[in-house]
Amino acid sequence: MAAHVKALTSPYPGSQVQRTPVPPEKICWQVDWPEYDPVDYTAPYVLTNPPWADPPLGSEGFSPKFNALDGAVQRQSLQDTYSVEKGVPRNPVGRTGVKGRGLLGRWGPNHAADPIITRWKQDSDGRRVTDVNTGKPILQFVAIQRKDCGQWAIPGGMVDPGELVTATLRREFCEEALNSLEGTGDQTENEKKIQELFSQEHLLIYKGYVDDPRNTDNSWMETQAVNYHDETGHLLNQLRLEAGDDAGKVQWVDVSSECSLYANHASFILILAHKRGAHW
Ligand code: RP5
Ligand code: MG
Ligand code: MG
Repeated sequence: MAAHVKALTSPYPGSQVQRTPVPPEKICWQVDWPEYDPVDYTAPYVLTNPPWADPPLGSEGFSPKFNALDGAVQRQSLQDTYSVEKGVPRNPVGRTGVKGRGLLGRWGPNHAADPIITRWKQDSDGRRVTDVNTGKPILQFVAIQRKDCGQWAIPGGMVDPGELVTATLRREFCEEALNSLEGTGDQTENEKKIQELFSQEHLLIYKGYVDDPRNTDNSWMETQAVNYHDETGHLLNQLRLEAGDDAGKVQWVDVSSECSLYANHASFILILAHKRGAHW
């Protein structure tokens, strides 16, 4: 499980809120810290009851079933059972210096999916490019620049209630990297390629907790990062990328240890490089 690094950064995203400082040795809940009294923050927009968010705990008629599928809302963690203290779910990795939900909608796990779309880097003659030092072929993946923080990231997004993760993976890639929600021009060619790409065999890269800067003591991100790979480039070399929705820019990025990415996405790319035998 990823340790907290990004989930301890201040100010809390989209706000002036400073997290209560948590020294590394006190992240773990098992370390006794009776004086711990984190700042309480839930973003004003989350409190307006948008459809993707829970009501405040204790609201009339709201009795969430934690560690279970609660109607269409998946409140089970991808990892172990999480603890619920006096009706409030507790971050399984440890303290974050903020209680409440911050920018996240759900109490407990907030489920996302991260599509990692890859091809081998080729020169102008279509030959694979290898790294001069490692001699390994260079893999490229589609990265987006997030509008909220300007960081580069995998084009992931939240799993809607009742949605299959395979559907989220494809939908989020289309929305953020192909601008399917308001794309201009003829999408038919792109659609055929996407259909073929997402029907191929895929590789599960990571499943579990995300060290996301929006995490709090009571709400956190979890994801399934899945790789769809185009071995020859016949599908992806001609794909027209266009940023959309919560992505400001989109481009192919070479996989390497230099990748600096949102949350702990770089650790997913490292696993991917190992699994595919690519340069890192
Ligand atoms: C990260 O936030 C996940 O890994 C995923 O990439 C992303 C989902 O949130 P939004 O992009 O919808 O804000 O924790
Ligand atoms: Mg999205
Ligand atoms: Mg997104």
